[in-house]
Amino acid sequence: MNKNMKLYFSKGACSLAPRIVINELKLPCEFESVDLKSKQTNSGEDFLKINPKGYVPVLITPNGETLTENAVILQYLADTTNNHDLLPPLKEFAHYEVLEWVNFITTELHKAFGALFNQQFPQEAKESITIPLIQKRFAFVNTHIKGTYLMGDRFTLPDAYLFVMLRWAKHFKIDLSQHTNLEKYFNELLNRPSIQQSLKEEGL
Ligand SMILES: N[C@@H](CCC(=O)N[C@@H](CS)C(=O)NCC(=O)O)C(=O)O
Repeated sequence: MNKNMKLYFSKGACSLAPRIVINELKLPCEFESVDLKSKQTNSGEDFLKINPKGYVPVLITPNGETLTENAVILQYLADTTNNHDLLPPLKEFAHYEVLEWVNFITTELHKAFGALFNQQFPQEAKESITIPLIQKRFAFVNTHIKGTYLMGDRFTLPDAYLFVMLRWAKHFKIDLSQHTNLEKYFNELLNRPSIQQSLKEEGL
């Protein structure tokens, strides 16, 4: 490890999840915002040269490598710091359960929200297809939260990611009132210092 790492982010976007984990781990990190429309970074760099896929998050590791994809960046952060609270060790089955949640969030929830952010996607389809699908996914999570956090007493990687999905649900005024465990869970997460710090850093 040579330098501080760097996270390219956009305010309130999914890049908030790795920021929460970085703050959870108290890692030194530089943050630079990206204008996702113009694909310019705050310092005027062409973001497409940093990530040709054109999206955040992008993590530049202390060795200068470039890593994309939330699900993998989250694992990288826990693995390289040997943090077994966020991600239990390989030999424990809970390791795979944590990754199962991360994968579920990235493919079944995050991807579904993509349609709501897409202004070209018809409003009627958002209401009749996308929102009911998101509700179905949240209903599943609601009945599978094991404790204060998804996995029980311990805050793990998917909690950071799910927090972002729940924030988006509020933003799009998706009614979560029937998912009482989720409401309680979200309020608990709002009190977590790493989450408070991350929201403050992004001016949210
Ligand atoms: N597969 C990527 C998707 C990341 C993603 O959807 N990022 C959004 C913000 S939440 C973005 O930067 N969108 C801009 C674009 O795709 O042009 C991941 O899971 O990290």
